[in-house]
Amino acid sequence: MHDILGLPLVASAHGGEIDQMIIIIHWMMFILFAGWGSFFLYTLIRFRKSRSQKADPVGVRGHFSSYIEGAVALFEVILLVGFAYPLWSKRVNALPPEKDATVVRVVAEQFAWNVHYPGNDGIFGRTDLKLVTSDNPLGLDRSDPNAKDDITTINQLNLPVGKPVIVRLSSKDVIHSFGIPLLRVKQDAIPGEVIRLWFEPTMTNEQVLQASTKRHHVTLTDTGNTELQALVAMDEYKGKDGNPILTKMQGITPEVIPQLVSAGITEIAVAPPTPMEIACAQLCGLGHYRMRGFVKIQTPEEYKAWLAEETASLMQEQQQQAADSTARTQQ
Ligand SMILES: [Cu+2]
Repeated sequence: MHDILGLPLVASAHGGEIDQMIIIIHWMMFILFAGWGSFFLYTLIRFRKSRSQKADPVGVRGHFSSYIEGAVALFEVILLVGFAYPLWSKRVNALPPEKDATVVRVVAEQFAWNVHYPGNDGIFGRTDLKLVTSDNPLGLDRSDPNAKDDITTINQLNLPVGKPVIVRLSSKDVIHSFGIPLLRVKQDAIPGEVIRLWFEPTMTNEQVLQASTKRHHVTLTDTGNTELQALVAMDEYKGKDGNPILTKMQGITPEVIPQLVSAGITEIAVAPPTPMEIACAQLCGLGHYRMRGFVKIQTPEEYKAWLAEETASLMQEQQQQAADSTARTQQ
């Protein structure tokens, strides 16, 4: 069923439960569709013009249809109370304590995702809408001691694997929707509200890439294959002279295809270059289509290194700014 519905890979701890729910609902709807469909066909034949030319003012006398309706309602109640509510309450109420999670703020705007990390102190610095500029889309007040070490990114969300993540989600302008299909996460971002959502990534981007690798049979006609050209190679491919035609993670361009074919390479391993993305799931304006963020799930070590790198470049920037302003006052 998972494959029939075309559900993507699951890369979060709760994703399997969401999929199970989707599958149960599809089965339920399929049974209802088949039931009501056959009932409809039955009535078309049973009450056809040639058989009953006179309308019956009383209609159905038995209770059979009421029983069916009762059974359908009961089934829906079971689905709602037994499956949907518990799952939903786990998502919205059973948040882990913030000290055990990676906490990050995400502020949506037309048409970008602004990401705010609290930095080494673990405290988010003050933000103020009055301070919002194109260089400071979050309106972060760097004069606030808690804001000094805060890291901000645009459209890039790095997270460690195997630890719960809490996202404090809000929006600056209109309603957006924070959707990461592979993590089975989707939550509206509403202006004036901060909504907390949580999930636990179970796969790093590298593992997702490995899992989504497909083998593609290469022929010369592939020079016009736009689908293939949106992918990257997952292996290194060398020509007969030993020179590389494609390196790992390199994009597949029309030019490399004849080279592959002439080197006798008939099959290549391919995968999407950015396997995990934040897609805005609300039609939020004309630029909605380009509201695309990138998620990078890393090992805890890689994540730590990334944070350290970001912090170092931030400190360097601040020192530079301080030096510039002293130079200016001395002039
Ligand atoms: Cu949007």
